[in-house]
Amino acid sequence: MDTDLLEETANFLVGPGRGILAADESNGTMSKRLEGVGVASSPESRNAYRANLFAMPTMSEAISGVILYDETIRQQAVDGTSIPDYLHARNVLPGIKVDTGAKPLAGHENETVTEGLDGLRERCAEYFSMGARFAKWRAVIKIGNGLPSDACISTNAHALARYAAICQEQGLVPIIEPEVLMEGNHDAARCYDVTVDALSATWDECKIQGVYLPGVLLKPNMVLPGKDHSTRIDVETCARMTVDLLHEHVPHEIPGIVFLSGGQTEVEATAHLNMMNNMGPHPFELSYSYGRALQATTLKTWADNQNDLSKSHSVFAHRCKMAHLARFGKWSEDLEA
Ligand code: 5MM
Repeated sequence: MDTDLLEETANFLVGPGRGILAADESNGTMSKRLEGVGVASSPESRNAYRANLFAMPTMSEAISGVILYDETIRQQAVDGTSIPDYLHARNVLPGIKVDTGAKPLAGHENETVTEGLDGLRERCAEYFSMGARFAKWRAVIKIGNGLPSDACISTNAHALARYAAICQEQGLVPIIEPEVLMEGNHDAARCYDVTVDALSATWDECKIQGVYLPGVLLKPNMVLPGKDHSTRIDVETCARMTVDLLHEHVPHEIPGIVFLSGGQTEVEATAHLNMMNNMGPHPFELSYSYGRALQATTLKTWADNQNDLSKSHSVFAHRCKMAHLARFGKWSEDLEA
């Protein structure tokens, strides 16, 4: 294992003012997103949208890495070069989603285990040779009546740790993403407890598998009530609960936390990150690996203005700038106007 390379990559990804763009929607998810804005989904339309996104002139001020899907890492950028080469040339590291999706967990209705360990070593080696320097694997944990089960927590933690060990052996920094979903009517305290359970099980498994923690990034949910819960919590409470949880339940050797947005609006995800960065110092960088919270408005704008790409670039530039400011705790709501 090349621990120097892993540390260098992980630290690069959470460098000052920068974070990760999650653009690794599988074809099913991307098709839903494109059809939602009136665009037919095809390899060509997915490529057109993403190549345009990666060509935004100031992207690298806020984006250190982009998570790609298998289809995208094999496609071309706006100048005809390969997407991984294009990103490297812009000082942005290509990453790759290596799980093959959340599949029904045997004997546990409504729960899933994320799969993709078969052939993972060979796929990682191929992705590294194509230029990828980090990877992502997302486990999905649902809160509900009697959920999550111990089986869901432990099978997903085991898979995350085995994935992480294989990635590191192949020179890729693993992003470990145990996502506790916002779906449901639970309160924030329940989200906190389940997130602690998921993280604790994951670190236990990482220890058994010999995962090198300074060469790992964690992609967690923030602590929030379920979408259907009767009361919301304010920005400060979410930030305080999330920061307390991370300080207590994440090994301090990890260089960075790169949050998912999980269905929060673009402004909510930015406000929460900004508040957390104002609550420092922290033992690790607090950054982003947002999908929807960086792309939602940009996708709509691109779909409506395909003859004038400067429009979607300017919307994406704004979101990137807001996320960049939130890394320093320097964002404020009036900047959104
Ligand atoms: C970008 O979406 C990612 C891939 O999702 P599917 O495998 O379901 O197509 C997803 O894993 C994403 O990286 C995380 O959920 C974070 O994205 P958000 O939108 O929650 O920040």
